[in-house]
Amino acid sequence: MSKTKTLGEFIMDGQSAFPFVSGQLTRLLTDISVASKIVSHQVNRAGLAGILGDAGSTNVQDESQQKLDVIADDTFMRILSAGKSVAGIGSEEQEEAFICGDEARNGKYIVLIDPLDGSSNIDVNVSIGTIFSIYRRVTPVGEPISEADFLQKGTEQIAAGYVLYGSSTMLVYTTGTGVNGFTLDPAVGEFFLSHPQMEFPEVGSTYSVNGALLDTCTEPTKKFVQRCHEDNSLNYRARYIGSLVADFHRNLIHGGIYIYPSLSNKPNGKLRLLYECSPPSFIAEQAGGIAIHDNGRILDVQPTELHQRIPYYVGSKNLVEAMQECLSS
Ligand code: AHM
Ligand code: MG
Repeated sequence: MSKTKTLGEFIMDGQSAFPFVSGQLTRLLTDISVASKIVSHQVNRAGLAGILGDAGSTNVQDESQQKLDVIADDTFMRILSAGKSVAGIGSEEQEEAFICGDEARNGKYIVLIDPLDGSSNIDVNVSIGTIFSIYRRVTPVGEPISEADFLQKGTEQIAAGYVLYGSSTMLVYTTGTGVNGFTLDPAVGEFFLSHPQMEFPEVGSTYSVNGALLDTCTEPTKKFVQRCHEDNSLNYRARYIGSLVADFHRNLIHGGIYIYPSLSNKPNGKLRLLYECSPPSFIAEQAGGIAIHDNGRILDVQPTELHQRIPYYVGSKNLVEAMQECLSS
């Protein structure tokens, strides 16, 4: 009888192809999976545990934090900073990058994370997610890390992934050799490989954009959406959950494009390059999709600040290319 691979076995198999590596990445990916199981558990029982609602605080972007935002941030920070493979962590919830303790001087990796994305859906039992990105540090091991370690182009990512807390909890990640998805079996507390080698369908027909913003967004997005309305050839469908991870995941499986464009009052859009755009862009490209901003590839953007925002278009090739056409015409 064949047995489904666990995430732990899958990570170890990846490592055994490189017998001389230190094992720090294996440890780090394992830590992410452990933290995500804890967060998944908290999300599932939130209504019973009194941890729904506003935490009464705001984050660096002046957005109010939900109690679960704070719990997820604390959980990932605590577990990742204790793991000795991480030298520093940038979190969407924290103003400054976090430099891990003394032992982390030898940690090889930098993590950028949005611990719980989709804040507006937390209280209402709609899918939310964690998004993470792993870079190799650029300062030599043993020396204090610097800003340059955090501000790296998306092309430098060693691994990226997301955890979707939906009707089931899934962890999807890439280390640059394809995209694989694992489903958490809550009865045994283990992620099992359920979606091997995920690929965007060649032709997608779903577009995900906040329709209420269309009046204030720039002409190319208006034009793209107009085309979707008028073109009967593809049977276009609009689907917008308002949780990037959930919208991205659906589009990855069924084909589609996610759009958060430039707006007249927010020229850089809303989403943060390092936490919300670069990691799914790495996954998208590994799965045969495309990820762009207003004039180029997301992964080629050199970040200049930790919480930088950027207009974002990601998904199936046919749709992102159509969007690109609108952007350049
Ligand atoms: P958050 O980091 O505060 O949760 O914001 C990010 C979320 C994305 O998950 C989602 O796609 C988008 O914001 C929705 O924004 P809007 O309500 O403006 O459409
Ligand atoms: Mg977010």
